[in-house]
Amino acid sequence: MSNTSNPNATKETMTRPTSPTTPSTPDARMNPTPVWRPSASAAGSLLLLGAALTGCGAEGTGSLTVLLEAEDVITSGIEAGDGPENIRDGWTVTFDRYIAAVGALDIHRASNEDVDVDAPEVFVVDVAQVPATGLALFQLDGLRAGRWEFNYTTPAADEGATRHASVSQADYDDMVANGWTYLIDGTLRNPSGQSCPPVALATPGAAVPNGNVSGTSPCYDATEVRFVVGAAADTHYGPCEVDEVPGFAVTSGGSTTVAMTLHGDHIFFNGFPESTEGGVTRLAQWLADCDLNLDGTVTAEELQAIAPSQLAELDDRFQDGGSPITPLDTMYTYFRAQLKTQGHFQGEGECPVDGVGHVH
Ligand SMILES: [Ca+2]
Repeated sequence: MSNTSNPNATKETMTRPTSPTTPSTPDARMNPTPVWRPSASAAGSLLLLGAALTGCGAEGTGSLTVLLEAEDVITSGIEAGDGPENIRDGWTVTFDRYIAAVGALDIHRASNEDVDVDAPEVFVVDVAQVPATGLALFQLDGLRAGRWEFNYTTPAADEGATRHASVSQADYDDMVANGWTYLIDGTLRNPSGQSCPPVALATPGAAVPNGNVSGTSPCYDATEVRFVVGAAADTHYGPCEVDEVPGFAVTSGGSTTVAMTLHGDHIFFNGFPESTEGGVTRLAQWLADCDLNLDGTVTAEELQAIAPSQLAELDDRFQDGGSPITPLDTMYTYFRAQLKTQGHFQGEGECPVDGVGHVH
């Protein structure tokens, strides 16, 4: 969890948030425009954090809007192909649900860590439904002009989290009951696809092998493999920066917007890149091979049953160095570890993961 509360801090806000910590209208629309509407109807997913300006000094203040932004691979999927952004081993992926718990901001003055503003609210949002312009989740008014550092969290969902309208009550309840950070429902498609579950673990039933093998494991035709996986990946991101410029600047009387950007393709990375993602290759056959009972859907239970060493696909193309979770004992742990690297800032801006900085 993030260290969002510091009892010794000097609160920048002269009053605590003026709107309820749990917005009364959980069915807010995705449209970010309400951020600029001061009426009560602008509540919903947008949290207005007002600060009393009186007594804050003569430096001037401005406001900050914090968006949740989806990398387009979450909303549009990833095509198979040979390009640097493609999945290279023939699979295309689309996401029907990409539910995440996100929020718990921790921002503080770059020049004085003790001047901070906590916005502890957490939202459970289907990131696959976030519009291209982003979804406004927080507005903080009355921030002193100057540079601020920015941190946020993808926590384990709990009952204090606010359900966004994009998430069904049933999915929200599952997230909270299991303490998940993500619930991902995606589908791999490949017209010549196959699934080759480790032979020692596979329970193929009546399925007939197609004659190919992966290592010593028989393969079975599979043109479509769904994966539905809930996972805890409680992670603190920050302080975030873009091109080594930290956080954001507030100008007197100005309005600043920043975005928490969740990337969607890291589960297909062949490693854990610590800086640029340029050298990464995206591969999905390993996930297709995790459908142990060949019923067409990979589950968390199946991922939990498989050790990485049992998947012939996880060969020397994959590098485990830099994983935020060690040891990588099962493919479920591997999945969770990749999810923990997905939080970014302003698109491709970097945020240290649980306090571990990126190497530039
Ligand atoms: Ca299965």
